[in-house]
Amino acid sequence: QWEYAPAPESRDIANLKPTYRPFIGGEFVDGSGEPLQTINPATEEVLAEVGTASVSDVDNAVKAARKAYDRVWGPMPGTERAKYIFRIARLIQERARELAVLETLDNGKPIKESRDTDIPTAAAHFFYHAGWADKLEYAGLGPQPRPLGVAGQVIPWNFPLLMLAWKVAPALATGNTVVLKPAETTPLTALVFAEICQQADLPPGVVNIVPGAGDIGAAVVEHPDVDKVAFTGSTAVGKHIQRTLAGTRKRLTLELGGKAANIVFDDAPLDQAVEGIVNGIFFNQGHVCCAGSRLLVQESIAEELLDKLRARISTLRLGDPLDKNTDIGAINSAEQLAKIEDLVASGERDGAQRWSSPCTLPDKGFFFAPTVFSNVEQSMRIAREEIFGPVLSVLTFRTPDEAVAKANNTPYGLSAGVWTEKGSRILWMANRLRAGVVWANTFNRFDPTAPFGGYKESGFGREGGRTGLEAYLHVQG
Ligand code: TXE
Repeated sequence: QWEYAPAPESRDIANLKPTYRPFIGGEFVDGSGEPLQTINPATEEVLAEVGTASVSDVDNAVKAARKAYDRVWGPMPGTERAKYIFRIARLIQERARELAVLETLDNGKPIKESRDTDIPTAAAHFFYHAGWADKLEYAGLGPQPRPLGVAGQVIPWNFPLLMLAWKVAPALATGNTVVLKPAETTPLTALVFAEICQQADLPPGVVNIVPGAGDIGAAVVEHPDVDKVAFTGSTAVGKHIQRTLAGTRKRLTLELGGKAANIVFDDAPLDQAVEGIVNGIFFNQGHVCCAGSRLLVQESIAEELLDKLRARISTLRLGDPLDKNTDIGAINSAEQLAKIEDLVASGERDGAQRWSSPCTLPDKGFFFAPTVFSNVEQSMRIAREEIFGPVLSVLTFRTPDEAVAKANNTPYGLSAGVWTEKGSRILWMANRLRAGVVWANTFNRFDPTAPFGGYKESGFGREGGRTGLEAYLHVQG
């Protein structure tokens, strides 16, 4: 990894770009939507002005994607498609520093996270899927799986480039073309990605990026010539999209919210568990759909674990996201901060015991101190609703059965963590937890080879791994 020391010009990166505009048919165009301003959440200053797409621009983007699919990308042999996808992966690596700084400025996440996780994992997704492009007969969908056509993709703001990679890489590898709408608060790295598509000589129209708000997401999803919709975001919007698409021919995958349990048994390696709990809920300020936001701890060790946890959390450094020593960066938007504050207030009203790290919050920017609630009851909102912030709710259990019952007592089912020295218990738990991924003695591990997705209201469909290809392919016998 390269070492990053903030240079004064880093903060100007965002303003140097003439290309913060919709990318349609291989060109940056003047969208006819109202321009939007993206804010640096750590300073509340305007970072960049971005041209947005209108509904008619979305129509042009879908037309460009259809033309590219019919004439170039669909018929292209997988070996050729692979070359473009490998090229994209390498260009992400070459521009990693610029992308990491921009992601941190636009999102508020610590530079060490964008540097070590977001950007390298995004590149890894393109490398992995490039390898699939000419091997689709091994995808388990028959001898000649066929692409679906035009994929309409809508992504959130918590991992802007990485969520793009999760969606675009499998779509391209399988021979589909793309119209993608980035989140309104974090559109910048998606537009640098558009530049990368140009640099890689990707045929025009294979990837189209349409910045805008939810109405533009809806225009992408509802466009009659879109064959497949992939959405990551809130459960409310996901349900709305599912209702809207009912009765259409479109294939749909949804990756929605979560309220994951991180379950610690009395035989767990406690210091290691503390690191996993901290990573589970404070990584990316807790803006993670699979965040370990409920800690379920066996009663006999609860006090000891909580003492260790509070001591460790007190050492976390909160502040300037561009400082490579920062552990906790800024909350992405004023709206998200207000949502966190509202849920935390409800926890206090409901009688849970609040402890917050004694760190000093910067004068400007959207920040929230890492917070732990103990004495939490399952009925409280802080135990049921996704807070999507640096807030941990602690519950206790006595037996493995009780741990399973409490962990599964949620409308969600994206992930879970189990901490124990007993291998047999890990398997026993994994068989009973209704979660798309179960981590054992670790948390928040992401790898392009592993399928990721939810049970219940966390959505359906998988991204990553061989299984992830299924979302973009037809079986043809
Ligand atoms: O999500 P939205 P928001 C959760 C999290 C957070 C809450 C609200 O709890 O606090 O959702 O976040 C686009 N048709 N998650 O408001 O609105 C929108 O423009 C099509 C969890 O940011 O769902 C953006 O690009 N698209 C989650 C994307 O949907 C629409 C990640 C997500 O925005 C649309 C994000 C519509 N009708 C939030 N309305 C996770 N699981 O990772 C909005 N959008």
